[in-house]
Parts: sequence; structure tokens; C-alpha cells
Amino acid sequence: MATSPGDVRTAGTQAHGASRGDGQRMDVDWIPFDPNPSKPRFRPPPGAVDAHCHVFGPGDVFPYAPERKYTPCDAPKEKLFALRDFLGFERNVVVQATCHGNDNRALVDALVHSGGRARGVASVARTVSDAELRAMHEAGVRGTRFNFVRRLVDFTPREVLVEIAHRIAPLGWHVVVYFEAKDLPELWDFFTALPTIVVVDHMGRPDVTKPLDGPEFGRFVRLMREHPNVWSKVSCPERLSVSGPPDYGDVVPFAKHLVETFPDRVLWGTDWPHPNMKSHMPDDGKLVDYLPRIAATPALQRALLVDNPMRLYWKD
Ligand code: 0GY
Repeated sequence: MATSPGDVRTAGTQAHGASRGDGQRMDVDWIPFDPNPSKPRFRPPPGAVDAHCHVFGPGDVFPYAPERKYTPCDAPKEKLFALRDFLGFERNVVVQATCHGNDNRALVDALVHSGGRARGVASVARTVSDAELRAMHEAGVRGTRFNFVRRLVDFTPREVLVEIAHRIAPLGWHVVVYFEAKDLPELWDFFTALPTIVVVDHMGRPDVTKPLDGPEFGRFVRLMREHPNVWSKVSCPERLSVSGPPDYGDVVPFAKHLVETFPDRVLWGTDWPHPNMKSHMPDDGKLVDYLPRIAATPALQRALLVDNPMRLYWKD
């Protein structure tokens, strides 16, 4: 394990407007990831998986998609793997970010250079061939992501997503969904008809100023209770918190409730390199120190960080 954060220090420093030669310049209001995170006090259990993180580019090797809604700083696989070691994790699940559209080359490149220590979630179009799906499976892809957050993607018709879900199901893949809590009523029938495990990003983005036992979060808990194929990532306090860093205390009860109610269907990830954070950039060490507050016992920590992600991503 790395003993100093030096390995991750040089990334996230691409200057505004740094030339990639093709107009793919980092957004002027982009906040790069913290190049010097603190060493967490909490030690993840052996075999721990960071089950939600991304790679960006580098853009001159893996260009950002023409249809993207943002242009990030480069966040290449080497920086991700250095952070993994520094924080005390053994594995990553790399999730295709919308800035790469359906071009999964940066993701696949990270997987094949991980020494078997990374698995992935891709984004695919209905035109993807069976051979392409098989090649992605070989590289370590185990899921596809459907994104309903309007600032990130254009609308894809539901019948196209259903078709994709039925194409990937025979591979044993699952569907990862990202949406805002207010949209769950409208998405409910679509989600509950999907033929695979459905993993929800960031607890369905609850409004944490609303009560834990109120109708909005209650709806999400009911989704999980009534549908044993629905899992949740209890990640991203930095996105959901109104009270703010480094404590993120207002998010803790929501994540803790899911961890304790559905201990075998929760996952956690850093969300490095934290795309589209506008209020602040989190310290990844502090995010790891948040873990024992939402998973208070060694058994819950092991389920969240090791057993659940291994069952979902490393079963074959
Ligand atoms: C996340 C969240 C965000 C972005 C993406 O793929 C993406 O662009 O997921 C966001 O902006 O909320 O999970 O990284």
C-alpha cells in the first residue's frame, strides 16, 4: 500500500484551457480532484472495493464524447490506482462517466491494466453488437448504466433501454440507474420491470433536508423492500449534504438506515474524481473516515465493502 499521497499529487492540475489540440478544454468552472487527500484513520477491511469511481481520458488518448455536457480535468487510471492503494482499498468498480458517452475505451483500458483488480459498468447504445458485449465482458464489464439526470444526458426512449437490458441480462450483467429523488414516481414502473439486478446510484439522490421517515425517502426504502433485486450505493455524501464538509452529518442517517435495513444490498464508492462538484472538492481520506459512521460494526463494514461488491462484480 502506498504510504504517502505523492502518487496522486500531480493529477487534477490541468490548467484551465490546457490544450488538447481539438477544443476539448476543461470547463472554466471545473473543480479538479484533490491531489493531496488526507490519510484516512479508518482502515477498510482486507479486500475492500471502491465500487463507484470513474476515469476521465486522458483526453488526448481517449477523447471526450461530442455529445458530453461537461469537459472535465483528465483523471487517468494511474491516478485512480494510486488513490486506491493510498486509501487502503484493493479493488475498484469503474463506472462509465457521461463525458465519454457510449465510448467505453478509457474504461476498458483501465480494466485491462488493473491486474484483475477493477471491474466496470459501461454505457452502451442499442447498436452495440454481441461481439462488443462479449469483449467488454472479457475485459471485466459487469453492468450497464442508465442515466436519467437531465443535466448529464439527453433523453433515451424507454423502449431502447428495455431492449438493452434484455441484451445484457444473459451475460449476468446488472443495470445501474442514476436519477433524482423527485423523478422516482415516474420511473418506478420502468425500474421494477427490469430483468436484472438494479443498482441505484447515491441512494436515489434524496433531499436530506426532508425527514428520513417522510414520503420521499420512504418511497425509496419501499422500492428496495418490495423489490429484492434493487440495490443501492450509499455513496456521495458530498453531493447530497446541505450541512457540508467535512462532516456531512445530515446524510449519515439516510445511508446508515439503508446499510442497516438492507445490509446485503448496499455498495459504497468514493466517486473519485467527483465530477461536477460546484460547492467544494471532497477530501477522499475524509470520505473514507465517513464509512464507520454509516456502517458501525465490522460485520456491516465487511458486507458493504467486501462481500456485496465481490458477489456482484467478481462472481465470475
Ligand atoms: C457521479 C455523478 C455525476 C456525474 C456522473 O457520469 C457522470 O457524468 O455520474 C454527477 O454529476 O452528479 O456519480 O459521478
